[in-house]
Amino acid sequence: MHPDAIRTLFSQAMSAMYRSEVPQYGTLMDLVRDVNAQTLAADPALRAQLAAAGELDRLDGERHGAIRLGTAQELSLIRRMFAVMGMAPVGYYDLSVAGIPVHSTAFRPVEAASLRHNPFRVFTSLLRLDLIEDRALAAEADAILSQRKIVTDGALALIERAEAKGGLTEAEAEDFVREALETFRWHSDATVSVETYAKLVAAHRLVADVVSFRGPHINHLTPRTLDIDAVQRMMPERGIDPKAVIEGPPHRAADILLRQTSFKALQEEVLFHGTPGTHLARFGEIEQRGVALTPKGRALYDDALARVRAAEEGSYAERLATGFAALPDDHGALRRAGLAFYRYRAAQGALARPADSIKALIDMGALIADPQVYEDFLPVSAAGIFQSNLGSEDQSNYRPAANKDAFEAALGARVADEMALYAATEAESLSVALAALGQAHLLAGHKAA
Ligand code: OOG
Ligand code: NI
Repeated sequence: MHPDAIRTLFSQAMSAMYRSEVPQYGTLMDLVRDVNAQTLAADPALRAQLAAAGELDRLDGERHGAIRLGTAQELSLIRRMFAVMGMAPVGYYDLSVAGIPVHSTAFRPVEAASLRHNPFRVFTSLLRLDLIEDRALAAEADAILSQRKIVTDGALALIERAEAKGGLTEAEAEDFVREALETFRWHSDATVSVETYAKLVAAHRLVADVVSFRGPHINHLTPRTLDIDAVQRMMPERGIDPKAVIEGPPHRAADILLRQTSFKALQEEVLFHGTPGTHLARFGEIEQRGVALTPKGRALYDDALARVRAAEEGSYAERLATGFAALPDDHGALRRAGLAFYRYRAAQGALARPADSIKALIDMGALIADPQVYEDFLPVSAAGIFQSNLGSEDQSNYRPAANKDAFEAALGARVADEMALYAATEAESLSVALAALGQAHLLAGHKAA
């Protein structure tokens, strides 16, 4: 079975499991589906553009989930598990800058065809006990974590089989997905006492969430919406309590990067060695994705966001509008300024007259530049999501302590550079499209963003 098909089985199984574990997530899914249908019906041009770019079919599938792991061994095992489903680690996110003691990557498909098939990704964080001040507690947490086994024997055997044979049969894949699901299931019986749990919460809620349970429960799943403002507005009508603001850029004509919001984590009943208590863990999230920005565009985005966060005048919406004014808001301008990544294709039946520039080919309608969807995450937004579901009072100050080398050592692999992936897609698509139009000579002068 193709890894892409195994990933689809897995994401469907995860969605069904999470719907039954967290019914409010099902309500959110229904709302998103309604809003997407309304948005497409009201905007035929958007529908046509998504259809042409192969985006329409993947819209209803899940977009991402998130887990938090405790040890290096767990991270490398999970890497091997996700590899069976065609998901590789892309990007490094240091959350210590936001007072959260983890660093993270996203496991996701990398090839364009695989992303089109099903872009399911899992934002995966590794706890950093090295940042916890109370060294005795860190050692205790480490000892607790070393006792648990998050992957079943059955799953491990099938991972090894896939590695040895280069893949799984359909029957094996079904077993594999069933076994893999066990890793991400919720366990309401904690592995620690109430006293230990309280100490872990005092260090950081996130430490408690990782250390107190038998496995890395999936903590949210996130469908993609075409109108996040509408979903945010409508959540309360359906009995869902959203976080205060949408993370990321403001509403724009040309969507960039990623906008996200979530509903607040639920208080869940837990038994701590038989004693009843509660834990804040799981929530639902939605996202709206736009074009991937180049390093130059991303620097402008980071500056804009910093301005919004530093500003003191006006509402959040006003500060967003002012802060982002410097970033061009149409695809032509973004592309020509080298601020965003595109995927080129030759227009169907186009007869290109000899042209002296790529811009001329685009202007005559022979060459089309579709925005490349941003497939990754944003550390500042991720911090906002973490914070809103941990309880926002839970702010710690860590010295910024990115440590990509330690993360990759734990992972047992390098993480891919997301910018290089978008740039390669752009360059490759341009060279194929220009060759199809008989204009390959234009390639020489063009620098792909
Ligand atoms: C992950 C939060 C980050 C996102 O969408 O940015 C995330 C977590 O809470 O474990 O999922
Ligand atoms: Ni998320």
